[in-house]
Amino acid sequence: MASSLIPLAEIPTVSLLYKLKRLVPVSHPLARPCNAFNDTISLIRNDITKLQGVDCIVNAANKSLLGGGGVDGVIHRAAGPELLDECRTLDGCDTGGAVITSAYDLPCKQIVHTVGPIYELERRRDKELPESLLRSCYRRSLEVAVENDMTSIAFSAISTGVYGYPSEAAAQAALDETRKFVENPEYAGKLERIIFCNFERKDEIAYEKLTPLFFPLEDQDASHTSNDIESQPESDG
Ligand code: AR6
Repeated sequence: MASSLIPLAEIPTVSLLYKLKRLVPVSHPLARPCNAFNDTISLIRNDITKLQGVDCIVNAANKSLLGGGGVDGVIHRAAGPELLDECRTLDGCDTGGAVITSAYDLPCKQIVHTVGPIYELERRRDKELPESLLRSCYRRSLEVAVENDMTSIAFSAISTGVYGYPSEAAAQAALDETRKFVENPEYAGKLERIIFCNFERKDEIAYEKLTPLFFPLEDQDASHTSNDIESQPESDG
């Protein structure tokens, strides 16, 4: 059964997810609150090939760029055979790198292909390597999107499938790197929407837990205070 397309306008931002209480504020966030960032970052759990009106989606590819299983297979099937033809001209991509192609039959403009680390393989080389390579995937994908005039981007959860990266550690690296990117004056406002599109519940749980650390609710104390004041009986005191 073919599921229907999800328009960009229906993909909830972090700001909306706080209002809906799908995200719960934390008392000790790791970054300062910023409404503009919370209107930029989005979370959704769905098939990334069904997102409509998003300029580019990010594929969890392998170094050959010649397709594979998981989200890579889904994206190649949905884009059609011309995608493989274009990928053949690219001569592969290093782990931690990102390249861009056309999107062909997909309802987006372009596809960013990034190659995540194979978690155990890179960890055997150096304990820090999986994280630095995964951070590079997110950073390079965001940079490549901006270099190609994209204004919105949706990420699949790079490396968290076949490549075995633990979901929470992956979400932490993705969110922290994205926070650094949106804070960088060089890229300020260039990407209007950055969407984390999870497919499995385990990854969605990780993002719901960690997003409030990196993209906290603005004025959460003030909003509690005003609610508290509103609920006070007038005769008090
Ligand atoms: N939409 C969004 N996310 C999806 C979808 C979908 N339709 N299908 C799966 N995912 P994986 P990796 C999620 O294994 O770990 C390929 O063979 C999935 O739940 O696709 O980076 C490549 O060619 C998981 O969270 O990629 C490489 O050889 C995430 O996509 C290798 O797998 C990534 O899982 C890359 O492994």
